[in-house]
Amino acid sequence: MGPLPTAARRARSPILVVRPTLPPLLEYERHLRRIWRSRILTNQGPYALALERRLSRYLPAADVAVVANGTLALHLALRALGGRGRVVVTTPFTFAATTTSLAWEGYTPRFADIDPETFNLDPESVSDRMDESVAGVLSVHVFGNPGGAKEIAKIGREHHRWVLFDAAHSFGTRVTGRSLYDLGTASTLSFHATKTFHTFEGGAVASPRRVLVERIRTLRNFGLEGSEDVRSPGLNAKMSEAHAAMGVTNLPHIDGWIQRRRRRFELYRDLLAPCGRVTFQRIDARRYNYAYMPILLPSRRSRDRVFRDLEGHGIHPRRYFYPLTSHFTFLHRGNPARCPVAESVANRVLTLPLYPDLPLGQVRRIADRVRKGLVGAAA
Ligand code: T4K
Repeated sequence: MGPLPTAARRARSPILVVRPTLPPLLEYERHLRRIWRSRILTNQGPYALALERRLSRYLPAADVAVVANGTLALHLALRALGGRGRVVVTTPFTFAATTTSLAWEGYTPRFADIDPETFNLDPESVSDRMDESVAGVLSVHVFGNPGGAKEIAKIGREHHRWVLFDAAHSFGTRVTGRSLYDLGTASTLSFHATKTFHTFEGGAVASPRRVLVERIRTLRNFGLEGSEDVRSPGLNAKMSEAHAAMGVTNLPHIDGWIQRRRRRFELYRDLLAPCGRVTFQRIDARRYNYAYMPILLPSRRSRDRVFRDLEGHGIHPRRYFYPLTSHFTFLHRGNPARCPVAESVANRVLTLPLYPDLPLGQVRRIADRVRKGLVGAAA
């Protein structure tokens, strides 16, 4: 039998929650040839420096230091901000890295509840958890949504505490009035293969405080100051030239890719909203990046039923973010922090496949299956 025609192959291959978006290979090869010629492969080479400059302009941010991945960005920022041994108020509705980086860096996470509509930290719940033991607040723009970020930054200012935003999902998102990366003390980004903008693996720390970004540059390079002395120990979190060149190649494509995400996101909403049993995250942004397609179903049972039904049809959504990180065994010791809104959202959330080249026909097929899976599902 000869190879399957493209359409038939597509119908048979599984549909994953995310597929990395790739630029034309020739564009990347052009940069690789330069790297081959120069033999500068890493250690703050010309591509890493160019990417930092271009990201500063694009995001925009006063200063940006690129690093090897989004998790190391969190570690370095937490290390540079200071307060090891103290408490950090944070969200349980996030990916593991947000919470594990706190524990690894010697902080105690204190979980606040989330807003039922934005899915981000609820400012009131954060305020309730501030006291003398708190070093700072680690908040997440979940699924790229910056809802509530200005209020959280204000709480940090009022209490004279640092605010770190985990902006792993929000590349390309803008807020009204100022840069998203001016809010709070610093923000960390992830450029993982599955993200809106990627460098295969990668990340960054952005901040309005240039001194802090300089500190990150030292810490990502073993802590070396000049070439001989280390005043406080760092690690190796540098971004290689091949990774940075991927970022330089991808950046000019990003706005077009976001437009294609938007088309698919809006189609899902148009198809699912009328059924009355699906609700959506409330997005508070001047420009949103359509990073993910989270939906809320009426109950955990109906969510799990739809999840299994989709899987049975070769469609692989994810339950981002279930369970809550506050339920991780290493933290709760049988008595997890109570965050009722976050628990309700985590129990009902399902993240549907979304990426720029997901065929629109597949969006219709997935939405159709979600509706069918809900028929007869108990509330
Ligand atoms: N903070 C937050 C809020 C985060 O969400 C993340 C990461 C971080 C911090 C840390 O940033 P990094 O250190 O990762 O830069 C994925 C990603 O690996 C992770 O980056 C992301 N968040 C998280 C939300 O999703 P998994 O465990 O779900 O990945 P995985 O391997 O199951 O991949 C997801 C789907 O993508 C699969 O269906 C397969 C597909 N895929 C994946 C890769 C890696 C591909 O088609 N090609 C690929 O190369 O965590």
